[in-house]
Amino acid sequence: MTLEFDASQLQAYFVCGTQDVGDRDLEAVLQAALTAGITAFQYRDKGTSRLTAAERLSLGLRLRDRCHQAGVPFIVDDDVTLALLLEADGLHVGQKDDRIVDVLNRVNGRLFVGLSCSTLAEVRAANQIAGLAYLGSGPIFPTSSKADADPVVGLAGLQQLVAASTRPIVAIGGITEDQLAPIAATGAAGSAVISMIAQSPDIAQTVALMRRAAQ
Ligand code: TZP
Ligand code: MG
Repeated sequence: MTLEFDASQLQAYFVCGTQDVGDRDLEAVLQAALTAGITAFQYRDKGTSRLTAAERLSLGLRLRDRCHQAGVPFIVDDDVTLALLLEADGLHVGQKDDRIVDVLNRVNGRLFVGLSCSTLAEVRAANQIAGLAYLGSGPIFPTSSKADADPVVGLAGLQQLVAASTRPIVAIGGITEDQLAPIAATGAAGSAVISMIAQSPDIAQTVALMRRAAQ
């Protein structure tokens, strides 16, 4: 199954890997988030994760199947080979990952592709690239979930990126519940979060707030 990209999938976008859930079980956290109504899931296995390639593949298959049972797109971070093996719906890449044009050539239309852009120059360059589905911009606020995060963009910066982009933008980085409305006011299509969902005491309420703010 391959879900086509739609900008409404950016409304409540959950990013997570085993490194982000502490003592919780990633599959259980994802299932709670799916039941609560997340609109996209990105599998991002990074940093302190100690999974082997084989473990990443078998866990990825289970995560993908849960997303597909819920009709939610399954997106893989960075790893083109893993995304193709898992028959993911989407792939998300950063500026430092394999060059975006090479990525698009390898993917060859089998998955939709999102690109991280945190500066006006990156957004303008992305506007010139055919075949990108969406942009991810951030960190909007300071975050401890990404070791090599770019400088903070802020709400005013996000608004400039949204205005310059020909593609829908999902905001990411340090987003808390009280910032969902100001992010929506910039024209961003939605918010992508790790800790707000992975560490939420009430995932159903957190996801409902995300969806409501983005609609
Ligand atoms: N890219 C930019 S900031 C970030 C990523 C993956 C981390 C977002 O995590 P959190 O916990 O929502 O700040
Ligand atoms: Mg990356």
